[in-house]
Amino acid sequence: MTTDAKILAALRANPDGVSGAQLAEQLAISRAAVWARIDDLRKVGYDIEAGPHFGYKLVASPDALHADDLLARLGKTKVVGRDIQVFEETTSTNDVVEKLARDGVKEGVVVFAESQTKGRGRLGRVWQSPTRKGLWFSVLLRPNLRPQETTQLTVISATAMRRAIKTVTGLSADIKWPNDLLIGGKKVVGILTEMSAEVDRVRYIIIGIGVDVNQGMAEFPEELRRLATSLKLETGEEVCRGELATEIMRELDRDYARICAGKFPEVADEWEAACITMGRNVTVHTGDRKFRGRAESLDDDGALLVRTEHGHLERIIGGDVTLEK
Ligand code: BT5
Repeated sequence: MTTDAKILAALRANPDGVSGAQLAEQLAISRAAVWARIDDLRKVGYDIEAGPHFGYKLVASPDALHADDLLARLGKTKVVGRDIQVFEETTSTNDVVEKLARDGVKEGVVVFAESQTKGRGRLGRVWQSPTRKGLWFSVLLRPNLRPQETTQLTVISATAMRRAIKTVTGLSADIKWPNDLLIGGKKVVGILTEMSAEVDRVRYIIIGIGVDVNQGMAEFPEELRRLATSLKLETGEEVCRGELATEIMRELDRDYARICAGKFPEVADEWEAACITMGRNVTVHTGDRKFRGRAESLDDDGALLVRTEHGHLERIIGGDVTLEK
């Protein structure tokens, strides 16, 4: 953890204040150095009060994401969030993480951007990423999985996101296979899993996640207003993005540990219980194929099993699945 992260962690752990002397001792730096760090944190928007009786007290945090603050809030995790980077603007956070992956960076790094100029969905679709209104981020993982097992990662992302949203906002989101979270039938989270693999071994996986957090209706383009929603629109209140981001990383770390320990079936049960696709009549588009059927279950690798109109069981690992009314 950086010095700033340690200071923010100490301030959060002591809401009534912590003295400069205590901070200096904990961090093994001088009181003047503590003061200089506090001054810099104030410059990036942290409202930190100072007084002779209580020392330093954190009164308010800025809405902007701050890597040190996210590290401080998160504390220790096994893998996800070991390193956190925040960019003001990028093309796509998946591209940034891909560069890191090719440079051999260890798994667990999470890259956030306050806005993306080329945010993307699957199949080259555009992902709207307005500045500071949502969480636009990507996670690098190097799981010991075969390429055909990687749908597991989309599945754990959905379960982790769902729990994090529940904890922070109280809202219950539904999962739509394979990569959407919906509230009241409207999309609030999209997940884009990309990988680099050899024939029988995954080199790395990038999980890109977009969460609509604080948009008002006017901040969605016209064509999305019927299809998408934000957590703020659903709760009627601004949601603290830093808190949500932290909870998401914690839950992702937990579910990643579960699949690394061979417990995917456990996560799959949780996923199936929250999935509105199961048991429904669906239309499946994969490549240039289109067919109708009934979504029956997930298989051991996280693929969707669809019973077609003709009675065959089809195993779906990509494409689009539309729910029929
Ligand atoms: C997805 O694709 O849902 C995956 C979205 C992943 C976005 C994250 S953000 C961080 C990381 N960096 C990236 O560049 N991407 C990832 P798909 O299932 O193809 O859905 C795309 C469709 O969702 C679009 O065609 C729109 O209809 C709709 N859409 C676009 N922006 C949206 C938004 N902000 N909220 C809800 N729906 C949106």
